[in-house]
Amino acid sequence: MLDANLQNDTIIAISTPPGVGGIAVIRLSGSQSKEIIKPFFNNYHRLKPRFAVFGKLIHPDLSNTVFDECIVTYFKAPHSATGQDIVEISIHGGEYIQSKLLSVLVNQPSVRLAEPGEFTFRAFLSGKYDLSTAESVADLIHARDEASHASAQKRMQGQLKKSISALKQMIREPLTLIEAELDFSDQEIEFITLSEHKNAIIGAIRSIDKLLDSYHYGKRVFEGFRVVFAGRPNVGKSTLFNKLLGEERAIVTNVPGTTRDTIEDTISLFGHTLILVDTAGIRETEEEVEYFGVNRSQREIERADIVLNLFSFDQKELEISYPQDTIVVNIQTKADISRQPLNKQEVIIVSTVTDEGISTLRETLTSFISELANKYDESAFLTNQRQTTSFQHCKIALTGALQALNDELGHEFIASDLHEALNALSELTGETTPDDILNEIFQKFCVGK
Ligand SMILES: Nc1nc2c(ncn2[C@@H]2O[C@H](COP(=O)(O)OP(=O)(O)OP(=O)(O)O)[C@@H](O)[C@H]2O)c(=O)[nH]1
Ligand SMILES: [Mg+2]
Repeated sequence: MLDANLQNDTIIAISTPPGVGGIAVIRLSGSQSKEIIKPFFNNYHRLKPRFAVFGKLIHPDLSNTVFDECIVTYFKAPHSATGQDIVEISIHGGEYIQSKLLSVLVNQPSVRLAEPGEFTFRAFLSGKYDLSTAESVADLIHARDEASHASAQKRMQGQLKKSISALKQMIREPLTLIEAELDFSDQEIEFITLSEHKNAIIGAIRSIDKLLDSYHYGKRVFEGFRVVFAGRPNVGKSTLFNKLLGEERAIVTNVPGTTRDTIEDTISLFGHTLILVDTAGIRETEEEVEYFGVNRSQREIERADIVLNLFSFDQKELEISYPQDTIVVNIQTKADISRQPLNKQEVIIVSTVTDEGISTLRETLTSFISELANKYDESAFLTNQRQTTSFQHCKIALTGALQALNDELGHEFIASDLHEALNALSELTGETTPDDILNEIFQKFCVGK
């Protein structure tokens, strides 16, 4: 449990290199960080901010015996990642060296191991980051492809924070004037017109709509786009799934009903992750296992971003209803055996035997993704539900203010709605975020971040 009152403790974390060897970094943050290493570091007197000092670590139990060679870097508050004094000790990555040094340091008064996310939490408390930027640190760590990395980077540079500041400004302007009107209403001063207030609020709502619209894409950037192979049994779903993956992941036979459960694997296209989902062929069945498989196929189709709707000369197309935003790609399979006369225009004809159409299918998928990526390229986009909920609250409050203006209600009603809208934005940046939510956010980080 992260606690803002425990900021005086010095926290410690270690980043360990994989396997044996390499360099491990022990990181301390807190006002005592430098003092704590005094008995163990022979070149302690040489430490100065932002300089790496080479030296020897004295054996914690047997003084005067050299324990390891190390490089110590000292960052003086407030010019450090957490805003507190930070000391980083780079040592050899051997298991014994690391655990010995760590246990000795942790035994010093008011030193303890850091909780997950506690370094970033301190950076947030010291005002180095607002909450929306701090969240992007977790996204950066979890980024698994070019697109999610680029998005997290942009937000770490404060892209979302800038959008929120701009929105706050858009709301504050009418609010200040409306409150001034409240204060001086008896003095018959000419204030700006109602329509100017309305325009400012409508502008803010439009900006929020744009951000809310980006959530679907933002979520996919981090979780991957779900591409579901759907169709009747035996149309060649698993074969095409294997083809796109480049490995024999799903079992293929000529027995209809071979795939019983959904199978997932990922590929990378245009710097984005695509989660390919092979499903059981859809048909009426009495057989229990297959029945559950078919139900799963239907659920996968409902949550898909892209459905590949497969049919062949001997298996006609499925008639499925899709959620509104689903992209559907019709594919005729087994083109090497026979082609059906097509009444649909947009069908990709493929054969996994001759590879006909396979590159067209890849290009089609790439163009869907790149179109989305280009649409949101320049704007900040939302990536988590918490942000989305706060923007929705803000929008509801702004819509209330607009309604109050239209209904010519008293200015105090409009002002109260605008304050509520500002509060929703302050929750996003962490100014008014409750402690339990802060904890939930920072717990997602790993130790040492
Ligand atoms: N000639 C030819 N045969 C294919 C092609 N694609 C798939 N097949 C064959 O069609 C049969 C069924 O393929 P699967 O990939 O198992 O079909 P499925 O749609 O996954 O079937 P279920 O799992 O039963 O729903 C297998 O014998 C495949 O070898 C193709 O492009 N050309
Ligand atoms: Mg199959």
